[in-house]
Amino acid sequence: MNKSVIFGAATVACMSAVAATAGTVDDVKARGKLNCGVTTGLVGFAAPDANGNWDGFDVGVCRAVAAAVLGDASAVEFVPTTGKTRFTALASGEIDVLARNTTWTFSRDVDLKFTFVGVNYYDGQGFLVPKELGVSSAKELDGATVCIQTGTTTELNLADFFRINGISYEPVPIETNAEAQQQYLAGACDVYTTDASGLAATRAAFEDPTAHALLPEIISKEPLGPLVRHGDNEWGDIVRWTLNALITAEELGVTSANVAEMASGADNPEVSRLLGTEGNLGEQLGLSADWAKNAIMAGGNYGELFEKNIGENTPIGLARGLNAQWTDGGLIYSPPFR
Ligand SMILES: N[C@@H](CCC(=O)N[C@@H](CS)C(=O)NCC(=O)O)C(=O)O
Repeated sequence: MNKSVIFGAATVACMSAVAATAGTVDDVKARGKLNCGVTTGLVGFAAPDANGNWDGFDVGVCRAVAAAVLGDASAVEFVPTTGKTRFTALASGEIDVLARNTTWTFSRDVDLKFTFVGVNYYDGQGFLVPKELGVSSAKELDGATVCIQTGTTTELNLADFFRINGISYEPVPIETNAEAQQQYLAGACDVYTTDASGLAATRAAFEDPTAHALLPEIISKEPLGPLVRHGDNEWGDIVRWTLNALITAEELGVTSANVAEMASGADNPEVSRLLGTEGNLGEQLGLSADWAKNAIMAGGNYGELFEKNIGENTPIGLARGLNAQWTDGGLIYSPPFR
């Protein structure tokens, strides 16, 4: 190959790397759409409905960001990613943000160079077993075959747990949750292990969820949250403060039902700053004054998104637990809007 062709190819590669690290908000505005990376399908968190419309708790983050930036919660291109493909999709610029049950870890920040803008679900890794297996603790799983998703934090946690307890297992590697569900139900593995929230969502989709049990052990910390590329702080701020707006809205009692009324005059000055009727927080982000109001209207505040998609009155049935507001003894805590 001649030298100028090689040089040309290298320049293009460099330029696209640069394009992927700055100016994301301008790209999103010019495109008129947010490219949001989600799972390939996990009901309650992110899945297309019968009409192909994506819905779920993580989808709610995508829609809130689109509403904050573009004033339109439907201006989102949902890009399904697997545990393996998600980081390449973000690094290459194929997606603007990844909102897909991804655990904030040292190596994903420092080595892969991604910025986690916050946590939208505090989770931990669990085990799902058929009740007929007759197992009541993960420590009884010596010699078990375990379905495990490749490219996830769950692989190392699993190895650590079995090593610490001096027991062995045989991994059955799988790529997607749909594949895990199919293999597990077909008996190709005795156990399915992943984030406990993912197990609850998966079990809810079974024909007979009552025939399966979550074992009591939670073997890791899995703080899940949206992430962006390092190097574009302006974009990181937009996604971070959109998530914080949903969290603060719940704390201050701003809901999708009352946000319009609150925006026309609130007693609490922080509510007025949040909703853009006082101060210029939107302008500081490079967005319109009503950016947070639009984000809240998109799918509701943090608590509304939780209850509607994964809460105790849904088939997934998750309690708020660690994901309660700090004012209710949980870990969900937004820095102040001032
Ligand atoms: N939180 C872990 C695991 C995330 C993960 O991939 N979970 C699976 C099982 S719930 C999933 O979301 N699958 C959806 C899919 O296959 O698209 C990580 O960040 O590595």
